[in-house]
Amino acid sequence: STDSTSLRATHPLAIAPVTGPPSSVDGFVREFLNNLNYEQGVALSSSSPNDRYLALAYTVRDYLMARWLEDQRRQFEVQAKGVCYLSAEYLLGRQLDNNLLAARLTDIATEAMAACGIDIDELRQLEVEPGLGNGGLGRLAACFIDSLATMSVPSTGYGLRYEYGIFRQTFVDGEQIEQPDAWLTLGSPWEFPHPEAAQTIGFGGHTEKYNDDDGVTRSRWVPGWTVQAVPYNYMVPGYHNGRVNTLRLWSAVASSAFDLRIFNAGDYAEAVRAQTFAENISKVLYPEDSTPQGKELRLQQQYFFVAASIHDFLEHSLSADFDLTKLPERVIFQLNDTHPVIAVPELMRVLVDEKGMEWDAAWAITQQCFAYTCHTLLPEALEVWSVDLLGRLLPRHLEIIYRINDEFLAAVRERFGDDEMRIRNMSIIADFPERSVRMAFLATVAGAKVNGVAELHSQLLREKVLPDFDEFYPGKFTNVTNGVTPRRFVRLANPGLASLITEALGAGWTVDLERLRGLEAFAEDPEFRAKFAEVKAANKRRLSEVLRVRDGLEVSDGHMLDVMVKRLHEYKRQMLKVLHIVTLYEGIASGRVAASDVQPRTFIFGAKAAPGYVMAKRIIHLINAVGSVVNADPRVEGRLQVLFPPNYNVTLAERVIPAADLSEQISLAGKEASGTGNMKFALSGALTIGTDDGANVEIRQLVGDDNFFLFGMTEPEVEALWAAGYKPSEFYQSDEGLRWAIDLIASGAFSGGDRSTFEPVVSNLLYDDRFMVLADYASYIQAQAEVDAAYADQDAWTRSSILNVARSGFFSSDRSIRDYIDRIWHTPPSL
Ligand code: B1N
Repeated sequence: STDSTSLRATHPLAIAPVTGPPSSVDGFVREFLNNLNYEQGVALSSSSPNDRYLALAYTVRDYLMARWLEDQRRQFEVQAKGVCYLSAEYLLGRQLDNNLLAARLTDIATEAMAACGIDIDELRQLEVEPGLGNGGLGRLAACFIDSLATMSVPSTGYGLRYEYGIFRQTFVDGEQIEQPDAWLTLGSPWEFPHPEAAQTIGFGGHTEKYNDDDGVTRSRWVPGWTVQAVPYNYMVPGYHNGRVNTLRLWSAVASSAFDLRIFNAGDYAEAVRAQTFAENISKVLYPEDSTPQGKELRLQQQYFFVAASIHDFLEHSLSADFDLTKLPERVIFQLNDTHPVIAVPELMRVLVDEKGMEWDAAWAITQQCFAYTCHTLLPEALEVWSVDLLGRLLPRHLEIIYRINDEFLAAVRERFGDDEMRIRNMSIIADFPERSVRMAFLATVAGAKVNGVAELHSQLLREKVLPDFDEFYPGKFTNVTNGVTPRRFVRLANPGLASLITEALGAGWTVDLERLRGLEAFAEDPEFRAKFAEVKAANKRRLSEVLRVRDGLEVSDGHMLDVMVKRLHEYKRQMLKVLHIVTLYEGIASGRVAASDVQPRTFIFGAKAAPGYVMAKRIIHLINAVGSVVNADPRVEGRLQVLFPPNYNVTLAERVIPAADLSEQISLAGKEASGTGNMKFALSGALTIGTDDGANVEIRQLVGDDNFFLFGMTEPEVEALWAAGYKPSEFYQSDEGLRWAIDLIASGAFSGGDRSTFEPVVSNLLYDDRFMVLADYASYIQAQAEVDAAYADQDAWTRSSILNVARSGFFSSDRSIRDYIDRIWHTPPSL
């Protein structure tokens, strides 16, 4: 019976039956109309497209709800070891299609909408993607939670619910203009706020010593102000396995006690100001990718979400009588880069100050509860916080960090003697240029494991960035090569290819991507090659349509699509791509090269620049300027085209990548930690032109040299050239093709004759060139000529393309998660 007396929390029927609503078109229509009427408060006849989108989303949610509630209940009941993934970013992309797919509802929903006279595709387009991340790091977190759910790993993603995600990019006269990303304004059907589960987070104030009941002197923190952290839960459905995990994002709300105090003192305006001040914390995502900003608000964000997450886990995931000394048997907090590392002193503070544990016991526990993933090698990207700022905002945490450091350095001394140079190099506290906390060092000391994100990166991390730590902690360092979810990036983004694969290999590859190996044999089958080529052609047509509607851009027919999409950063070397385009253009325009000798190509860029990164913005301007000139010049018409759709995001990636022929992965060797776009392209059958960097190395090893265009210096060669004293102008002097290209830019040919517009870009290349664009230019141009020659043989190209897909199964994020489980988490197999 379901009368009210039986609906107590403990009663099994307090949760809807796990079967959920009926999986039929009729049932779906009924549920949808219910949601339209009762949630949106409109009749179908008077509903807006947004009403219909929201009602559809609610309906999909309803189908997942019973499983979600059941999984939450079971996760608590079983008390198995689980993963708390701590990440300041989750670049989720649109949710509707993903959730339809996971719940096997795509066909039913499509038919149900049709029965209501609605084109489901139109509703799809209305979803504003949650852009709560900058680039690869945030997208990786999103892929990982998808894999965790699909592999039924007990886990929760924790992060920040930014009111404004990554800015919307527009171009005005070719220059980037940023617009706020108001992703929440039309409703957010995928989230569930839980104000009753809010956490109070302290900031500022002071610390004090006191004697406890046993007369022991202890420390405590008396915060100066507090903020409420309100969790919003998101469903993370596994693919076809009925599992629904949780992503829990925190939003800042003013603490009412704090406000009322001021309010009662009569200062209404001050009370309101204080409220907005508190709510600033989760207001906006910092738009820097790779180079973090040492801003106070960012540290506030970091502590805010991490403290809320730890408290949330301790309060809600552990049974009431849990023995905290057993914490490592119940949880591993995975630190996604250094952004959440303040969690380390926070857990120490909770255990020692709040739970009364002895320091040594607490430290032993803490060291088993954290693991740290590093995502960079760039020295400027290694996060540090000034002691001054940290001490002001989190005085108790600073004391704890000092003690961790003192004990750590004492252990180093014991082991290596009074080697002051080494001590200084290993200290968590740096003294220059200002006294500051090196968050990567803190994470390394506290973490049970430290991993890089590709083989080469992990090796360089051990040998170049943290060699002393590797020596001090044998076995602590490991590698987990990144991966991407095949659900979103193959099944959803590339349905044509997905069908073809299923036709060839049967179902099952979506959760066992190594099965793609089976396609190797099909690469030799002309009929399969023809079908595969037709899928690529169809994907190009689909992209053309999207770019026409979205941006008014016309993609030329029959061109090779040469694609470089990623954040704009000098180390990624969009400038090298520009020099290639200008070289081709200059060659044809000057008549030295016959247009007919060049493969018709469309170059597609997608890239956002951090708003304060002046050089990156200049490069965006230059790409657009080159595009305007090239696209308007009849001499290269039908041969060269440059397209730069603004606001590259996950949604656009899902259209661009499946259409690509050539994937540009051209960072300076030793600079790109991994890359994940490179994997998405290979899995879509694009051939890579790339350096020996990041995961490119592993892609090339797997797909084979014949199916990959390698160029450029290796990392040791880069080091050697630096050491010898790199002079970019020497390359300019000695390579006439390079000279012509740079001179053309410098001449004002792309800036209406104005030589000053791109002068800073040109002189940076000639006199600085930190990322050695000029040194790799010749090799790149040579490799591009090989690309041209290879593309001329379409059938051979298609064969290579199939082999790229067949041999890239390793790059599934399911495999990454398996590696994390085996090498780091040691969580038991699913429940
Ligand atoms: O993380 C990706 C890698 O594939 C990329 O190679 C790497 O560049 C990227 C501060 C970062 N590293 N560091 C960041 C992002 C935001 C921020 O505020 C740093 N992103 C990466 C996934 O492993």
